[in-house]
Amino acid sequence: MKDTGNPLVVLFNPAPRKGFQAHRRVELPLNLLHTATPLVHAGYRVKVIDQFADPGWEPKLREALSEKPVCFGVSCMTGPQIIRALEACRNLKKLYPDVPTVWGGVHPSILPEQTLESPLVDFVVAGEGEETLRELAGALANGDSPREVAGIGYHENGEYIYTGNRPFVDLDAQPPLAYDLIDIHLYRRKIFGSDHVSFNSSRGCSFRCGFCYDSVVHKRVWRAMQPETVVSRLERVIRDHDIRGFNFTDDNLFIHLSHAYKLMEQIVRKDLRIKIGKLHIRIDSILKMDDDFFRLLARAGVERFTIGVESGSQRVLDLINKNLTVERVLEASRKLIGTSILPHYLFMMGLPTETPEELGQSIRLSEQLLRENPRAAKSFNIYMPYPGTELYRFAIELGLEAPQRLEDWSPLNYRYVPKKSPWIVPGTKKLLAGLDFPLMFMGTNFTYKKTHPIVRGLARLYYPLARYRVEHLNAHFPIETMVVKRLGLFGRQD
Ligand code: B12
Repeated sequence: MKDTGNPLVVLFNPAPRKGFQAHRRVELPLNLLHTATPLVHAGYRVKVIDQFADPGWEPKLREALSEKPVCFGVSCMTGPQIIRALEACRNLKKLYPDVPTVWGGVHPSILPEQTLESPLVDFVVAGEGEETLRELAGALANGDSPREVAGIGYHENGEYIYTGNRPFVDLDAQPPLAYDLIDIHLYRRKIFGSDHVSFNSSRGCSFRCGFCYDSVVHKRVWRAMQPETVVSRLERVIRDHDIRGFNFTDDNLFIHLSHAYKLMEQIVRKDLRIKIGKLHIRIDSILKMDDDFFRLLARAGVERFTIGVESGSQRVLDLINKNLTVERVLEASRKLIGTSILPHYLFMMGLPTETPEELGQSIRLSEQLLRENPRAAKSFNIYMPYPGTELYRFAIELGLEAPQRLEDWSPLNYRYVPKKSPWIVPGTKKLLAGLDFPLMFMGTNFTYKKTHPIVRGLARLYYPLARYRVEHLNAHFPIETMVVKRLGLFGRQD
């Protein structure tokens, strides 16, 4: 029986990948959970449909839309998600032409006006969605003007209206997440022997890395839940779902080391016995920690740090404003060797003006890090100029044609080099095409380790060629990359 009492809001998470890849390596849709929870508390019925994680999303969406919602909310990053977000809105409009679509998330927050130029987008929520969507849904349900709702963009009589910025939400004042809106089992991932789900305890970062969305979306303002609140939220997940593993999605939990220290102390004091399978940290924060801090992190359950190194070339590090030296990377890495924490070093390749030699320096640095600490892992992703960032503006100077329509942003994908990419030096581009795939096989984290035995066998056979290519920066006739791309196993996935 349908409960038609309270107004309905349907929220949709579009998949960034398609086909069988869509449902791999999924993460909790914290974007929608954080946005949906205040709506639930305000008395709305909310349905969250996750195309990314849920193979059964289609019938669930049909069922959710068997009744007319107040609005249809969509979350979106820059990239292939846009195509599927538009597709979902097109289908919604066929069913209910007058139900407004509301776009939120990083991409519409950065480009609200351009996003609204699509006829399939009625409202854009810029920035945090918690209070904005609740107020907007209220205005829509009551037939009030949305003018008073701060933080939204829309068209009125053909004119673009932006209602002005809204202060950041008080994270401690938010109700605990309404996990019952999703099937949490879809998101459990076993790492370090425990089921893990994503968790977010702070937002923003005060650094100025030229590639990062932070300064435009979070205005370099760091906000965090108090340690007590974090602990009580974690306790709930443990109690209600028997999950004791958490991957933190915080941009930078370590802006104030004292905050991170207190949080870890609380976790230990409350005897949560959790594992933290992923926690992002900068090199400089590692260098500021003493042995006591590392011991505390280990006791609190921290298993792995993800660490943005980005490049092995000092010129490139300076260019991207990383505020880091190669020597300090090595110093921090050596410091971690004596601890139980696994480092996962993240690199970018194809950064604007990066030469083949400089990419070679990154590869050499990654190999040195892995040689010195065999428990470490590394990943290389292809740099993409994301809108609103300093490096995006530089890429424009180098000849990037700014995408003019919402859908033109969809080819931006960190495993795919667009044909027209004037920010990438031609020699480097050739290396990217030939080395992106073999690089995945270097180090302990190589992606196919946990896959089917046949895939593992093929990977083992391929390994010597991958090694040769990486060692000699050899990207000649990358037949293997062409094959895996043709088979849709790697590369462009829109
Ligand atoms: C987890 C994560 C993912 C997950 C997906 C999570 C999911 N379920 O959808 C995975 C691993 C799949 C992923 C993939 C990618 N990601 Co990612 N990801 C993140 C990460 C680390 C955390 C997201 C999160 O949980 N945030 C916490 C929540 C609470 O914040 P939020 O998502 O911003 O949501 C708030 C608002 O945006 C808004 N909101 C969001 N959605 C909606 C919807 C509505 C209707 C409304 C009203 C409001 C609203 O309200 C929310 C609450 O305040 C962020 C960085 C970060 N710390 O945010 C990067 C980030 C979002 N990713 C990014 C990128 C670039 C990608 C990739 C495109 C490429 C890459 N290199 O990883 C790929 C996708 C492409 C592909 N082919 O796979 C960029 C986005 C930049 C941009 N311009 O869009 C970010 C910001 C990282 C960065 N520093 O550059 N990602």
